[in-house]
Amino acid sequence: MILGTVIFAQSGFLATNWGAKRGVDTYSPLLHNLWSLNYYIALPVAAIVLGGILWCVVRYRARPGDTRRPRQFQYHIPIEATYTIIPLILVAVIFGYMYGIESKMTHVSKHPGLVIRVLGFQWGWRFTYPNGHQELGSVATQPSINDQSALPILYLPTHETVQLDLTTADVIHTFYVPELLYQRDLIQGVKNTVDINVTTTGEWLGECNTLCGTYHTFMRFEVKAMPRAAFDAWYRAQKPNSITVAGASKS
Ligand SMILES: [Cu+2]
Repeated sequence: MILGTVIFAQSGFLATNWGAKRGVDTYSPLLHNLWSLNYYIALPVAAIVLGGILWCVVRYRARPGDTRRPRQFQYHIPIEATYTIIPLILVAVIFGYMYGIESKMTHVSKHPGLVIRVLGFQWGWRFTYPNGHQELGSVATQPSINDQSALPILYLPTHETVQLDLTTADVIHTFYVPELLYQRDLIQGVKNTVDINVTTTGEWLGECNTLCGTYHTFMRFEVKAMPRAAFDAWYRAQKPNSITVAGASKS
């Protein structure tokens, strides 16, 4: 037990948010709490269950000279009621907590600071900004699966509510950025809109997280979160209705 704790601590397991990534947006602390809550509940439950099993195995093990079958116990109603009711309460607590967070995350603002249309297609992404400028990249723009130099880039300002209107041109895709700690499906006929507010500048990889056909693995993109001023400078430099194709010169 102690050795296991040491190994986990050494591997940075605890330092990295119980094995999860540190998120980069305003939802991240909520998800961090939910993720941690699961551990705070699961670890004592595991200790009690495993401890109980080990105690029984050691305490009631067969000893040399035992000749008779030990007394058999079953249908102990108080114990059975306890181990039924307590897990139900724990699950209800997690469910209630999760429902609260999910409600916050699915809420969309009527007045977002920026709306970006995100189109997923077999097999690539197109990000369209309010002035019609598009960032486009697909399997056709990527030299190889090991080459990340030609991915479409989703430029974002930090500390701003950015609404992503997710649509698919064909089959179901999933907008997934591990650093956002959640994902959202692009489903035909469904309005898939999310508000994100990134609080950290940085560059992260995103990908489609639903097996969507032959070149699914090439459905990757990059997120570039910049301070407002830097984003505005980039945005002003993009001509209305222009298209930047990943890995190619501007057209
Ligand atoms: Cu896909």
